[in-house]
Amino acid sequence: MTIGTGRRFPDGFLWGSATASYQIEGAAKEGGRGPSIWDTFSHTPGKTLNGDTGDVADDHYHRWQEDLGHIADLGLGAYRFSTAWPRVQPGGSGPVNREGLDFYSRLVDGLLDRGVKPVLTLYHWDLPQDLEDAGGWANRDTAYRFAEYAELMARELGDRVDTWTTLNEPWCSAYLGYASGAHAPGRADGAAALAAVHHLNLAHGLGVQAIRSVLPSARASITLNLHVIRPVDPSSEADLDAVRRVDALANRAFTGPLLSGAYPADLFDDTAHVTDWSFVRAGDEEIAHQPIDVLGVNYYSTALARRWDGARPRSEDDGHDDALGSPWVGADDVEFVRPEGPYTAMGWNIDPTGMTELLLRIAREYPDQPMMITENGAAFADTVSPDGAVHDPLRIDYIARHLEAVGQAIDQGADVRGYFAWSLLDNFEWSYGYDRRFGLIRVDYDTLVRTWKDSAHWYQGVVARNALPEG
Ligand code: GBH
Repeated sequence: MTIGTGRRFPDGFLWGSATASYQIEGAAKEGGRGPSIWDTFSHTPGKTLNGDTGDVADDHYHRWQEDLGHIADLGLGAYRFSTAWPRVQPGGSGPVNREGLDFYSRLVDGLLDRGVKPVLTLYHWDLPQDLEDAGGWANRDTAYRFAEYAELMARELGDRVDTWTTLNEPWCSAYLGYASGAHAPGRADGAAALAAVHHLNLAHGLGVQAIRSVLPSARASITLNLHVIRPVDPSSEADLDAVRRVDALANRAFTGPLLSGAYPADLFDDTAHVTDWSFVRAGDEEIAHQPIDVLGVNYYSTALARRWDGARPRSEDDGHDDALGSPWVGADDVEFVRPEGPYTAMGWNIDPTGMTELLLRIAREYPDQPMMITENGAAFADTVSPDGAVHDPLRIDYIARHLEAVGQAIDQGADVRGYFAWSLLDNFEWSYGYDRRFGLIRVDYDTLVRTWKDSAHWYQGVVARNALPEG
């Protein structure tokens, strides 16, 4: 079933795998770490599947040396991880927790000792709870606190870090955190979510400025989960307009300020009934618009949208949960429809053509912007064989097809510098807890023992050959 096109990747193509602090570290109350919004959220009954929390997770905080061994054995050229802001500044501002900084300093050194490039993300959703209590990302001040945190990390880890990524998927932080409430802090307030979008964009710009004030030659980046949204009926004006509107919310609300220096006018018009955007002050868009060395692209699946006529019931796959609210602020008349399968265990459709389409769109709109796939991968219902192996041909097939799709985009001119498989390890999959497994390496949550799945062995071969297998 695995496609083996034998495709080779460009010389110097960076092969890696990715994780995030709250999803793997555990040790939530150790080493001087302060509470984050995900501690609060996951400990609130009903917010995560089975009430799972990141208290222990993969216990990476204690097992990091073993995990470095797996990274080295896989032959990875780079490892993408995130630092937990509340480990470094327990209250989100002010005093620094030396123990937290030392943990990341040892991790970075351990990677360099093994010849692995550290690709560091400063914020992968674990906001210090004190900052949320002061308004979180809906509060402009959080962007300035983020810049201080970015600067102190740059001072500490300096030029040992290969790439400094400010934020992971601000779409999720803003819309899942503040509009649908599916993620921490679990608020449901469309105006707050749009303010969060802006303050995240501002935080990125201020963060890049702060990093470069310390390290003028730092390689800076941001990772976005840009959406590939297609119309249910491409000949319907109404459906095309629905796609335009959700494209503004999901994509251009970020690429506009970050890569072009301005929000798109239609975003303001479409959401005028929700907010007047007065939180965007003169000069903010220029701050957000810092040149970045590489754009991180996370890709998993595609979406299908149409205009909802208000009469027929919404499609079951709309994701519009009245208990939760919708992440699509101000677009209540847009309806999402389940795309054709096959699907992963997340219920997301598998469509590698979306990967090629997305990369070519970015290449067309921002021709000089190098890119890197900072996440791609899949959850499936893995089982352990009697011999202890984990045969996961569906994951191998998923990654192979998406790598082939990346290669096709490169052939057509997209400047893609690397690929990071999500994820190195099974881990805390946010509101789905430990129920959904994305790892190349299985984690037994009773013993915390790590076991390479077939996909890990397969990926090791791809990395070694810089090519997909033949046949
Ligand atoms: C990433 O987010 C995260 O960075 C990572 O931490 C996580 O573990 C991994 O992916 C796997 O989930 O109806 O538009 O809401 C994934 C972002 C956002 C992708 C929501 C799928 C669902 C369609 N996801 N999206 S939508």
